[in-house]
Amino acid sequence: MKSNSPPSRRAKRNANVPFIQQQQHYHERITKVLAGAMDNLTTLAPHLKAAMEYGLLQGGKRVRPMLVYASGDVLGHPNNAALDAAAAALECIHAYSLIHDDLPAMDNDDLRRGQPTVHKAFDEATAILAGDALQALAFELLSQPTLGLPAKQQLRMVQELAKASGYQGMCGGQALDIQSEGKTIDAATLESLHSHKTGALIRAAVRLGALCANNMQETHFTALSRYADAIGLAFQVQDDILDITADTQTLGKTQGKDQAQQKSTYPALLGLDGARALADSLQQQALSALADIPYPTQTLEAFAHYIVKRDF
Ligand code: GRG
Repeated sequence: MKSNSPPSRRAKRNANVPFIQQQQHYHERITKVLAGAMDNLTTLAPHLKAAMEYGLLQGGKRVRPMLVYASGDVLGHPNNAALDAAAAALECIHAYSLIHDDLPAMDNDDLRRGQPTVHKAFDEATAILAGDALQALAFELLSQPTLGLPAKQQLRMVQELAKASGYQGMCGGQALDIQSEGKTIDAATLESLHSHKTGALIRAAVRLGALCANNMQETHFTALSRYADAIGLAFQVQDDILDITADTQTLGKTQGKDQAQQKSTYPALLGLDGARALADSLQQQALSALADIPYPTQTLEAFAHYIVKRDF
């Protein structure tokens, strides 16, 4: 349902809600949307559906959907049906990437979100299909003709998600990551790797949220994209740090995996203190990008803080 208050007043109201409550609200919202999307699937292949639900619905911080909601809400008067579809599409792509990333041919991991990975709980063929089907579901959700978006804008959103997920985004970054295992790479290559592998989906989350806002202006879109690039890289820097400093139980995935696989990481390149300093500097870059948005941006500011200070 659309709000009738102007963007500035609406965003201000959101900004006054403590961040933790806002996060919880977004978390509950996306949980319902994702559960609804799964309920809408027929009973054609129950085993595959169970694997998709297992990979999608059980756990996860839901960072990307939350960023979709926050970005749309900050710009104001978002189309809520479109926000829900974009948030769910992002999480479907993310869940697919985790399922495939854990496969023996990739990271070969047994634990994800505190439980056995999909190929362990089910089997490899089912895990591959679950990832594939979640990827297709993402585009099915985002391309629904009933979202009430102008066709050209919706097409732009579909293309945004396709680019962020594929060769020019996450898959390309994953390929660079695999190729760089056991090698020493320079800072520019590491940044390119991470900004594609992890940053592309985070950038898409912020941009898709903005594209759902009524009267979104391109200057605000550009500023939000700069914000997204900074937090996207910060997210991965913090992920690299946590791989060293956190424990398996807290992370819900195997700790120390990067080192074991001789991955190129920021702590390996800069040391732990250098990586922490980089995360802080990226947070500052994100905040300065938000200065170009003429609405209250506290929720996005708090997100930037959360991303570099999170402990799992
Ligand atoms: C087409 C075979 C094929 C693969 C697709 C697997 C893949 C390409 C890309 C994987 C990219 C990947 C796993 C990036 C890591 C990003 C990352 C930091 C994931 C963890 O995200 P969180 O912390 O996880 O948001 P939760 O569990 O909280 O959702």
